[in-house]
Amino acid sequence: MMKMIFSPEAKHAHVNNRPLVALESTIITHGMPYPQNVETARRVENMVRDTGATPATIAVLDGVLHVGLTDEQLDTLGQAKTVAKLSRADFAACLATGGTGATTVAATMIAARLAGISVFATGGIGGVHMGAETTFDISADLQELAQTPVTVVAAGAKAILDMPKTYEVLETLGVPVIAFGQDELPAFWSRSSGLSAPLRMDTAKDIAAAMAMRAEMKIPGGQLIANPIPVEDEIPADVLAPIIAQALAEAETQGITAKQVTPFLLNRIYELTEGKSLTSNIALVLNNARLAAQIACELASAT
Ligand code: PSU
Ligand code: MN
Repeated sequence: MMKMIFSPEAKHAHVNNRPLVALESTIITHGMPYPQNVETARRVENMVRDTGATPATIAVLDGVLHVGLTDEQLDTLGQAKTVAKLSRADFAACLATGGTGATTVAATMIAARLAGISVFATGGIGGVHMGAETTFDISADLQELAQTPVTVVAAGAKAILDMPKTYEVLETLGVPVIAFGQDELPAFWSRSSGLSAPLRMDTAKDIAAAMAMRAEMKIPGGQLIANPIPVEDEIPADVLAPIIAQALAEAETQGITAKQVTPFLLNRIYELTEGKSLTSNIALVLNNARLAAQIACELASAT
């Protein structure tokens, strides 16, 4: 039997049909260093609360699926060194064998669906990696968006990815990619990617309505909301380009593959930007949490 435990506040919101926002935990365990990871997770949760919704950070602890973490659980997870990074492929195995793991975008979407949560905020989704034409490294996040009915608010695909290929795959899979408030797709640490967005929306209300319409039409899958980082926090794409190129080259020489690729690149970019990438990363996650909470509130008031 699957064991799923709601935190007291998530339970309260769930029972009373109040808006909930799911949050992932891989960004805590594999995406940011301690203690900034735990501090950020708490600030993100507070942003959701301040916007009128309830946060539910998702993780697997000793074989139990947690929907919402206590302060203590969050701190333990943030300091843990050997937590698994769970995606669709290994999520059930971890639960079945009593393991502990942090959920990626794909696994958090699955958990959100199980918990009846339809909006989820993160930093950036996984996607098609550079060189995927030979490595076949394409994140399971993309397939998940095609199958699981959760609206994911991100700052676009991470700029370490092959962005044009990532958006081509999303189009093939029939995933709506909606830029928030601009015509161009954002590129995680930067507001512009040079790619025009397939769809644009300017209000949380429209995003909620599009989601409800998909459900009514019985179209499976979610939506990707590409929310640009605030102007004051961005790192211009041309400043980052050589740094990303260096990190990618190092990953290749050091033979980094599979699940290690994303954490390795994020950490090298953090070092090479002397922490600036982390400051931007934190700002964009907070910005995404606010929009996700607004969408969750719109969905709740429409039903
Ligand atoms: N966003 C961030 N930092 C991260 C991630 C997202 O700002 O660390 C994580 C997410 O959990 C995402 C994962 O699902 O990276 C993608 O990993 P992969 O490319 O191995 O699928
Ligand atoms: Mn991968």
